[in-house]
Amino acid sequence: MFDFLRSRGTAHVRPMTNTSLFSESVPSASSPTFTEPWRTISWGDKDRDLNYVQDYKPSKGSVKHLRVLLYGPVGAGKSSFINSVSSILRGRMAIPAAVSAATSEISFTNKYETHTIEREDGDPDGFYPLVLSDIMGLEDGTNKGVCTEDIKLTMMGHVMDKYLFNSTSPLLSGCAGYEKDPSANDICHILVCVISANSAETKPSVLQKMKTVREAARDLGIPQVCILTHIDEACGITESNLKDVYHSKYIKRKMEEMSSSVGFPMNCIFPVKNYNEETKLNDDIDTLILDALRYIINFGDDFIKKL
Ligand SMILES: Nc1nc2c(ncn2[C@@H]2O[C@H](COP(=O)(O)OP(=O)(O)OP(=O)(O)O)[C@@H](O)[C@H]2O)c(=O)[nH]1
Ligand SMILES: [Mg+2]
Repeated sequence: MFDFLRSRGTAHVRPMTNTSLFSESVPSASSPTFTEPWRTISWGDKDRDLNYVQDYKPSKGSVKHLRVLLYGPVGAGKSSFINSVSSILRGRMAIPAAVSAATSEISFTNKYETHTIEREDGDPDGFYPLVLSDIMGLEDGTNKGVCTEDIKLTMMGHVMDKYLFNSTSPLLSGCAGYEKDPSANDICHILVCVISANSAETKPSVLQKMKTVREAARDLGIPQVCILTHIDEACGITESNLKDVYHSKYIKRKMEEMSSSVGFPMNCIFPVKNYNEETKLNDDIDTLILDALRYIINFGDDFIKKL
């Protein structure tokens, strides 16, 4: 009943959509889909979610913006997620973060960059009180990719914007790029781990780095969620219709794998598809990203309240 095919571009398997199967009212145990979605999401209500995000203000007046820090394996879609959120909030395509078209084992993003999002509604504040911080990706092996120590320093607000990461040596106190006295606006309010649903099994050294980062965030009390990207490439069912994401057994299994390998509870994992080839906004892509963003904002704001 399964028709496993190699997915586009990468050597991983995914279940193909079988529309006749899918329309059966009671799928058999080996069907690739659930009859009912296992998580509910309101499709077609994008404006409500968009307004929620657009109207957000940090609950503590002394904090100017909620800072979201993204980290994860190289090529997972961290920079693309920033571009996707920017595009959705601005109502048009925006590409503030540089993204490479080719996948590589070496991170395309090499510096710490904080992205603000301009308001298009003429609000005198000019920018949304939400900033997204991008960093270099985690690479396999020692002295490769971003150092976990630098991610910890970034969480604590010690890394200045535009700092160029050095894979062989973490930033030291007193060096150029080190912020001695970070404010509540510089620290990370929510840590978002970005992982691709379409990549090979995460390498043990990368998993170990992710564990180190998660433990550091735990010790600092920073809330954490996980974004599962590339769900369009990973699964034929979601590729043909994103609305079926919570019908797809494959995507659920991928989320469960992430949950057990990286340690995120299932209710902190959000599958999304980033904008990559589209030139126009799409309501289904927006709905999944806005759903994740609502949780990111709520959890991040809970942390702000405690500052
Ligand atoms: N189909 C698809 N492509 C995606 C998705 N997210 C990102 N991409 C593509 O994947 C590639 C890598 O995306 P990036 O956003 O650069 O990933 P990154 O995590 O920032 O990578 P580094 O900066 O190298 O660590 C790019 O070619 C994107 O266009 C997605 O959800 N679906
Ligand atoms: Mg990047």
